[in-house]
Amino acid sequence: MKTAILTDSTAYIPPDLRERWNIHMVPLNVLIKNESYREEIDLTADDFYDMVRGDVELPKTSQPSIGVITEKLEELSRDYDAVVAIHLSSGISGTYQATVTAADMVEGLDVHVFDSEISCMVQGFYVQEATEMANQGETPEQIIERLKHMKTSVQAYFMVDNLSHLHRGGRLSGAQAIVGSLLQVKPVLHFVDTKIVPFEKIRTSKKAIKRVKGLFEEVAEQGEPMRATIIHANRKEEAETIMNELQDKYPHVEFVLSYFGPVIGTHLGEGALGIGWYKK
Ligand code: MYR
Repeated sequence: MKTAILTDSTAYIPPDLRERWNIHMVPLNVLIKNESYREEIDLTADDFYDMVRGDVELPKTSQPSIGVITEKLEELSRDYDAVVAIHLSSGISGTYQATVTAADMVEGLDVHVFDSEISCMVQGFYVQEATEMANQGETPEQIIERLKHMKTSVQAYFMVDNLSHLHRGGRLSGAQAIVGSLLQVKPVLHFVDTKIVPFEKIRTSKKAIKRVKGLFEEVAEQGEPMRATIIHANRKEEAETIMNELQDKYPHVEFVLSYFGPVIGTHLGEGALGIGWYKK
């Protein structure tokens, strides 16, 4: 059985890595002043932040159409028997559901769709594990079992510099208590049951980052083998400094630096920073 691994652009797996690991990808879209871009294809993260900085009108995002996903699955059906598709959380995007619908339209391909209940490089960790297993000839069922097991240790916490992007984009749940004071707080956020909710209300950006690091350190101190990612929205130097500091302190953790690209950046805004991890 030959299994392809499919994901979407919000895993932000760089193109050279996608090519090397043979990972297939469907892009989400970002609409800036009536112009639509497929992220990771037509628009890079760096260009995106430069283009929208200072704009009053926020960009908009959209999931890949069912047509685009069906086309991708049809293309894969020529070379593969099965597909494991790993998507960003179903609580923040319709991408997962669109692949479930598209899978029904393609004949002769065994499609397993996995809701990562997260996004970005943390979703990328699922993709990486799935790819290693597919390359070793493991079945889609075995891959899905492994991904479900991973979910028990996957965690991610992040902060945004300006909460109004998430609020205006309608992707912030359970925040009634803080919307009145939106501009004063830098809450630490996380995912609960597929949705983004505030984890803790914090006043300054510096303290929020410290708290996110602390949450990671609580787990890293247990000493088990882990993978972790520091993800930033155009805050590379600071993210790198955090990563190097944590890497020195926790050599048993495999770190990767990553970024919030155009689609996720639309909802988090420039300056967001997060840490995600799982136990290997
Ligand atoms: C769509 O239009 O379908 C895409 C909507 C994407 C919403 C993104 C919300 C922020 C996600 C933050 C992920 C942080 C992971 C560590």
